Amino acid sequence: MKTLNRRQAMLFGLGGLSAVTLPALHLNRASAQGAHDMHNMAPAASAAPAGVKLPHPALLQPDNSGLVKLKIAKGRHSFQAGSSAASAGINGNYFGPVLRLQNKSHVRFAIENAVDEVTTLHWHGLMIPSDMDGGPHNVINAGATWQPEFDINQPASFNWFHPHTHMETARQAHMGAAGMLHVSDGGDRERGLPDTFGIDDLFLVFQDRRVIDGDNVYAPDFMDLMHGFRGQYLTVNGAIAPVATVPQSIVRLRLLNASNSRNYHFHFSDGRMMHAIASDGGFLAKPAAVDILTIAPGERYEVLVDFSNGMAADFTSLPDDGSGRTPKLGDAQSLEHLMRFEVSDGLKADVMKLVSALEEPAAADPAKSAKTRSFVFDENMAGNMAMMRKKMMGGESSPMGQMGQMDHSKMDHSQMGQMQMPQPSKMQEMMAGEMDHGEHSARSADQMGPSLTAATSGITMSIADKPFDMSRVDVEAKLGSMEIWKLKSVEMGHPFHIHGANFRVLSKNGQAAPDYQAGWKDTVLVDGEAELLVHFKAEGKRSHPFMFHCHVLEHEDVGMMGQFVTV
Ligand SMILES: [Cu+2]
Repeated sequence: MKTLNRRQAMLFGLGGLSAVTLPALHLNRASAQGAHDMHNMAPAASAAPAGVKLPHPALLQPDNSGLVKLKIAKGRHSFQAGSSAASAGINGNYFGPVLRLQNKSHVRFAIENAVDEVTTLHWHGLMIPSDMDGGPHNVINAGATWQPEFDINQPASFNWFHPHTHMETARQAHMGAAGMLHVSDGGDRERGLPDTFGIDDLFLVFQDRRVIDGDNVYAPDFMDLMHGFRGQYLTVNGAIAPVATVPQSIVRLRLLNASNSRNYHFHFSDGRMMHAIASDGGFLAKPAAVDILTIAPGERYEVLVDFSNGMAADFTSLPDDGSGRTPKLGDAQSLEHLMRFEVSDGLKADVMKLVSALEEPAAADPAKSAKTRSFVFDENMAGNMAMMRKKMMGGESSPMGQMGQMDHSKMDHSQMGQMQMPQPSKMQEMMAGEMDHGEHSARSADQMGPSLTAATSGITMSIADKPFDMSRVDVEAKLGSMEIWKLKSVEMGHPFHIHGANFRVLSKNGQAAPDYQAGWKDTVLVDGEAELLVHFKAEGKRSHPFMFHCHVLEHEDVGMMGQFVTV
């Protein structure tokens, strides 16, 4: 019997097991080009970008009657000169506006679904009742308009909104049907913080993409569903390697990781510090200086950066191995370029001094915990690999089994009956439950196996012992109470997110969390063990349970999600 050659293995979605991963946008063009030549992969975009101006989303506020109109639609977007890719957006072609809502206000929405499929819109970070939360129970049918309304009653914070459709979240969010959300209390001037929208207060959304041309933008294969979908193009506000012009002063960056699974490890290539002032749930007690800031999918940070010396700076990420661990600074050549900041003395310099203190976050006393619960991020690695192996061995009606919409024209049909499972050592390691973190890296489109969906793949993962079930409530918690949640990840880092609740990170692997994670949060990367103090702030109704889940969107879609209600 013939074994699969490498190309065929790739078509079966197993190419990533042995493929050398493509370095993302390296600062050093020669090194990226060298990798291309060596491994015959799609070239990464130029690492010495000409530098388009940073696109900045528009500001959207409720009208005089408190109404916000949003339209979710498909479009096309150009990520760099000459590119045109299928996309989705809110009130536009890709991504959406920055929606600013005032604390203590009542807001009403008219959200039109102009895409030809079911979707939802979840308010990630808002503490609102579960029947307004936009989770998988809040279906918006094609052509329909959803009209939620709620009170804003929470600390000033930087949040976002995105689809949360049952088994379709990853694709819909990746296409760009999302936007940023700012809960404002109007107090930033008094706090001494930069607050001039788009000038010294920049909203930045980071998404990685595999395809920036054509329609086949999101087509995950088996490996993508297992590790999370990653692309080699790193975009900021929908542009590759843009350039922002900032005043010669302190500048505030609001950082949102809207990628499906990539973690970023933000770092200024000249070593200048970021001063974290807020995370998901609002301000920290005081700024936390950090030179490598790790941010997981769904997570947000606000940082202050000092540009008063007038020097331009490159904003980069250290490479992400998927483990969830913050890498150490090593070879500068490995820094992945995200964007550049240039300083102009033509812009009004407003804030010249770093604040020394902000607000003490609301108290978190673990002694007040009513209950302790434990959850394990279970990738069901052995089960999923065995399932895929069975399909490949021809247990189904065809060698393809139900592996999805594979392009049969790419294959020699005479070989199809003779296929045999490849047995590279990597495969055996994975079957044994081990995972090489290097395999989490981005792959390019020509490395892809047959595309799958969460529903057709047969892959299942879980966080609440069993894969997600919309009709099962996993947790009942007392509204207003606090509980200690012990989370554990085994194979890779998983970003935990909970709706309608905030938490404090009590410990990570027995150590205190870094200073920049000292405030209230709703999303945190779990690498090993984490202990959280969860505060159930919003009402979780039985008709529309709240979600808690992994924010690797592929994992969420294949079942790494549970439901809770409040009692
Ligand atoms: Cu996960």
